[in-house]
Parts: sequence; C-alpha cells; structure tokens
Amino acid sequence: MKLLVTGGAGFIGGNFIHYILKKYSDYKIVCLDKLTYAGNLSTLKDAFTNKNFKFVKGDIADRKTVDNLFAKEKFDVVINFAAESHVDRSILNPEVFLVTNIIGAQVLMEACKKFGNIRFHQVSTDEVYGDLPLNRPELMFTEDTPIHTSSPYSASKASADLLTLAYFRTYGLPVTISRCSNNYGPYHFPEKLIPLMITRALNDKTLPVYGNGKNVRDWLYVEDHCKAIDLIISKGKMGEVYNVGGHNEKSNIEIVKLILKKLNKPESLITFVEDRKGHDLRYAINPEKIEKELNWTPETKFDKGIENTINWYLENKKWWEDIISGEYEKYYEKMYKTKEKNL
Ligand code: NAD
Ligand code: TDX
Repeated sequence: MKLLVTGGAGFIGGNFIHYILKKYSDYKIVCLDKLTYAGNLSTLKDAFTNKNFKFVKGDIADRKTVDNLFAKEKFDVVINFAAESHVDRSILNPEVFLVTNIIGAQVLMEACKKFGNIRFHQVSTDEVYGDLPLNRPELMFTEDTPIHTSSPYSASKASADLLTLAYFRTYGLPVTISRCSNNYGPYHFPEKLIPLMITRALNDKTLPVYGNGKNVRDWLYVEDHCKAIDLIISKGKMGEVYNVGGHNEKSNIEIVKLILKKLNKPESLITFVEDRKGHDLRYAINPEKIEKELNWTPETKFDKGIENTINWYLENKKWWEDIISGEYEKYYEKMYKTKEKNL
C-alpha cells in the first residue's frame, strides 16, 4: 500500500504519519508539504529514519508538481491534510485559504482522476456546519446538518467538501470525507488555543481569551482522529461523509483554567481580549455513524489526553521554542495587539 499524505509536516498529518508507520510495517508513505509557517520538518524527525517514508516539498495547488509526483509514484490512496487551518489568519488574509484549501483539493482530485481513479480522502472539519446555540445542549451536528459556514476558513473547507462530492457523483472518483471536531495533542502549532495557552503559561505570559471565554468546542485527542481516518480509508463507503468527535465539550475558559491549574500557574495570567469576528459559539459532533458503521470510538479520555499533551510540551521545549521566535513573534504582535487595544 502506498499513501500520499499531503500536509504531513503539520499537526494532524504529522501525527497520522507516525501512527501509520508504527501500525503497518508494509505501508509506504510519501508526504507532500509546502512547508508554510505551519509546517515543521522537526515534526517528522522520527519518520525520516524509516525506509518506508519519503518527503517531497511542494504545493498541492501547483498542478505541475502534483502531476509529476503522481506520474512518478503509483499511489493507492491520497489523504489530503494540507490546508491553511487557522480561522484568525483567514479573517486577516482569506485569499491563500481559497488557493490551498479549494484549488489545492481540486488539483489533487484531478490527478487522482487522471492517474487511474485513485482513492481520495478529504480531511474536513465540523466548522462546515457553522455553530450551535449555547442554550440548546441537545443539538448536535450530524452528517445531514446543512452546510452553514462563518469564516473564510470554514467557507473554503466547505467548498472543498462540495467539490469532493462532485468528483464522486460526476466522475465516479472513489472519495470519502471526514469532518472532525477540534483536535489536541503533540506537535500542535502554538497559534491554536491549547498549545498557545500551554506555551505562554510556561513562559509566564498573559493568556488572551476571546470575548467572555464561554464559546464551546468538542475536543478530540489527535490519535483518535488518526484512527478514524485509518478506518475510513480501509472500510469507509465511497461518496460518504463521516463525522468524528470526542463527546467532550468544554468552554474555552474551562480549558484555560485547567491548563493553569495543571502547570501550577496563577489565573491572573488570563486576559480577556476583543472577540474573534463572527466567532462560532458552540461545536458539537454526533459521531454515531462512524461508531456504528466502522466501530470507531474515541479512546483517550480528556483528563489523560490533556495530561499527555502538557507533558509533551514540557518534554519538547526545543520543538516549540524554535517556532515561537522570529516570524511567529511578529504574527503574535499583529494579531493580538489590536485585539487588546480595541477592548
Ligand atoms: P496545520 O496548519 O498544523 O498543518 C497544515 C500543513 O499543511 C502544514 O504542514 C503546511 O505546511 C501544509 N500546507 C499548507 N498549505 C499547503 C500547500 N498549498 N501545499 C502543501 N502543503 C501545504 O493543520 P492541522 O491542524 O494539522 O490540520 C490538518 C487538516 O485537518 C486541515 O485540513 C484542517 O482543516 C483539518 N482539521 C483540523 C482540525 C484541528 O483541530 N486542527 C480539526 C478538524 C479538521
Ligand atoms: O488566543 C486565542 N484565544 C481564544 O479565546 C485563540 C487562538 C483561540 N481562542 C478561542 C477561539 C475558539 O473559540 O478558542 C477556541 C479555539 O480556537 P482555535 O484553537 O483557533 O480553534 P477553532 O477556531 O475552534 O478551529 C480549530 O478547530 C477546527 C482548528 O484551528 C481548525 O483547523 C479546525 O477545522
């Protein structure tokens, strides 16, 4: 089995590569990644020592690069993790989200079609369903919930999902889609809530919480997401969408306070800042379909998962300290100074 994993130098793609290389000694993986600000070769350090792994630097939206790669390697399955993935950045600069997340997915599917009707899996997100109210806990997203996006990021991911289903219906391309809730775990880029708060707390810096901190996310340990994708690739039904979620809803302020408690840091580090524009209130995934049809279940309980994650950041300081210097500092200044000023 030969897999093309795009975006494998990022958070979830990197975890997926480690998971697959460990589980299947006979799988070969080629990782195609543009190495944007979010891509880190150090995330793949262990994979580079495995003879079944190969890395190619390149852009999924560049047809020539993609076609050359498909002509050279005979892929059995393509899993598309590559994306611009941060909602706040999409609010500042939407264009690159359209190029990578929409055109990139289409270029990959076109290559799948051209080089032998190759199996394609699109890694999508619960954000395509929009948000749920905070006062209706019984409501959850199912695969039939209408697409209703809020940010340029989620609109671009929804567009890719629609294109993926169009390639199935129109060309018969064998496709599947997974829509997962918020992931957390090792190698998570420290612009996202959990790793941002852990790394800033460790450096005794202020923790910027948007709005009143009551927005809710459904958190899933990244390895459980990797397991779900592995199952969908081997047993999923073509043309189908699978929701993946952790049955683990938490408000942002709960998460931030828990991190401070675990690190033995004071709550006075919390700073409430201006809210995110168009901020989704609540995400909640109903994962019944994948649980029933593919026998998937979220295995890592949140208490254990957050403990593992915090320990990983404590033990892998070099990984994140390298990231939070230079360009990242400029990003942080730009993103958060105006939020603090506009209060
Ligand atoms: P990430 O930002 O950590 O990593 C993205 C990777 O894609 C990086 O390595 C980057 O270099 C690469 N990339 C970006 N543009 C590229 C391009 N044009 N060509 C090739 N490579 C490119 O993202 P992540 O959090 O690992 O998310 C992976 C996927 O999972 C994304 O599609 C995202 O939408 C989806 N998702 C993420 C979450 C989450 O909680 N992080 C939840 C649900 C779904
Ligand atoms: O500094 C912050 N302060 C804050 O209060 C940041 C970065 C976030 N937040 C809030 C906003 C959200 O309510 O925390 C929550 C989580 O924010 P993010 O980590 O940016 O994630 P989210 O916007 O929920 O999107 C994530 O989950 C779905 C991923 O980044 C997406 O790629 C995925 O599709």
